[in-house]
Amino acid sequence: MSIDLSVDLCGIRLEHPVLNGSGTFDAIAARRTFGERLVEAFPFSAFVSKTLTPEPRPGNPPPRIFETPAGMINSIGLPNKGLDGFLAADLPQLAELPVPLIVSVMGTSHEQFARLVEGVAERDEVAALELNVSCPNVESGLVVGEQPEETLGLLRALRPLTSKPLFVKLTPNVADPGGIARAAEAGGADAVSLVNTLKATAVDPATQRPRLGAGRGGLSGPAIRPLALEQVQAVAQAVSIPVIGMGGVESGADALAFLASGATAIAVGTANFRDPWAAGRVRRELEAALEASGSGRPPARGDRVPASTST
Ligand code: RRO
Repeated sequence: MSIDLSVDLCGIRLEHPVLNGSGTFDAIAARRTFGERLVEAFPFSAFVSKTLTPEPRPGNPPPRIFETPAGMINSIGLPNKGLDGFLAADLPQLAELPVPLIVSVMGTSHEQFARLVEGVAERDEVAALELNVSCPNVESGLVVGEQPEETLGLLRALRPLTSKPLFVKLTPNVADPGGIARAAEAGGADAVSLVNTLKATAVDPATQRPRLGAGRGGLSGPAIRPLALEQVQAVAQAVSIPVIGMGGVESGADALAFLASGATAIAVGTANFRDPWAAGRVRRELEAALEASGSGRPPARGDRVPASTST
């Protein structure tokens, strides 16, 4: 049986549903390491850039990563070249990748986000933008993605600035992710992606000091997969726009669980750190699993596992 893995994500045709999580795969460094092999066997059907801020940032002091049982805590702290540096140095290289490009952006005010959206969206190389809302709004002091009113206000400010698809990357650090997703949809978002990392920390017993330079960070990897799956189910029930599911995807079976939970596409994140080709294996395993099930296609949104209505 031939398996058709292609998906339509907000009008962007993807060969298969496996993306990367923002900030988990440095495609420019990988091209230097693997050369043309990376382009010929690119593991993702669309590439999501690491998050871009208006001005350059050095990132957090080391250590920036600490491995935990079945997971990893990161506090990378958004190192990036800033908007002008990204457009001049990174965008031309990312545009050479053989898949659509999604650029992740983060600001601390509507004005900063607007500058990023306008600067990035006007470039033909960019297929869509992802708004990383896991950051405080300096005007209100509230984390944008933790409050529906903040999320709605941001989308209302940004939606008129571009006709390109706007994805909203949701934080799992809320009681009701469905409520935030509904606010994003009401403000005109084209898709939501989830989950970002869970707030976490680790302490070194020898020094009794934090293991991370910044003191705390975000947990990812298989440790958070069941939580991510539950939130994807809840969000897929709450909104009609596409959901991009992620959180500890390491195998085709994991990918299928997210698709069966209402995700249109999935992303591989932490697994890329151990094996930069992991997403290719996930896609092949997904294909084999669908072939074995006799279904021939990934599950459609209507076939999804219903989210529980009680706790
Ligand atoms: O750069 C980071 O430390 C970071 C970001 Br912007 C994010 O959205 N999620 C994360 O786990 N780390």
